[in-house]
Amino acid sequence: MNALLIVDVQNDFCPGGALPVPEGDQVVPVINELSAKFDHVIQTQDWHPAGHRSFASSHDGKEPMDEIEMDYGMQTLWPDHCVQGTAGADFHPDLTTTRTEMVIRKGFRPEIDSYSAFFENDNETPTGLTGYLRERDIDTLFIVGLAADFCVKWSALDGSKQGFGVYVVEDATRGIDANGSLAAAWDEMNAAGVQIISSDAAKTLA
Ligand code: VGL
Ligand code: ZN
Repeated sequence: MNALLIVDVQNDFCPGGALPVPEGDQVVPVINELSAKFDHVIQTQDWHPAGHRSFASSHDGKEPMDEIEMDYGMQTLWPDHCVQGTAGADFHPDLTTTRTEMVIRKGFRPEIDSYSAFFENDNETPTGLTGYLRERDIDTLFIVGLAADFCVKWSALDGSKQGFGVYVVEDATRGIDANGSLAAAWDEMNAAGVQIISSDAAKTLA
């Protein structure tokens, strides 16, 4: 059984937000058309407490996009974004969310970031999504949303590792593209067996 997984389509990742993905808002109409076709729709929501360790503002002398060593490995530092309860953390106002059956919130532990819908950035703390999907007999995910080179990529790679069939819908995602991260992300997803398809193709498979 298939599900559409809508990753982090939140105000802060759209133009005018705190961590804007170029053209991030342009995925919204494409995703709305797709979500009407899928029997099951799941969303993720980046959901950080104020003062989160992934924020550059939590580290003296650091700027957004700097990298630091955390207990679990290298971590890119970000502008403050998607703070719990703020308008920036809300879903884009034009995103259709009525058919969403489940929202996975991630990044709520103060000391650890979480890109993937499946695991936090330590690669071992689960969000619970694997169990939810298995229990509901969902074996194939169509992933859309923001950002292609961070949360979409890690969700796709982890989904594939967990044994799910994974498609990423190319025209329903956009990337941050920090230091070539977008081209690298497409290569990594391809190499992991993630299928990259168009939204027209995804509609026929839904
Ligand atoms: C994301 C950076 C920080 C994403 C979330 O949704 O791709 N990127 N937090
Ligand atoms: Zn975040």
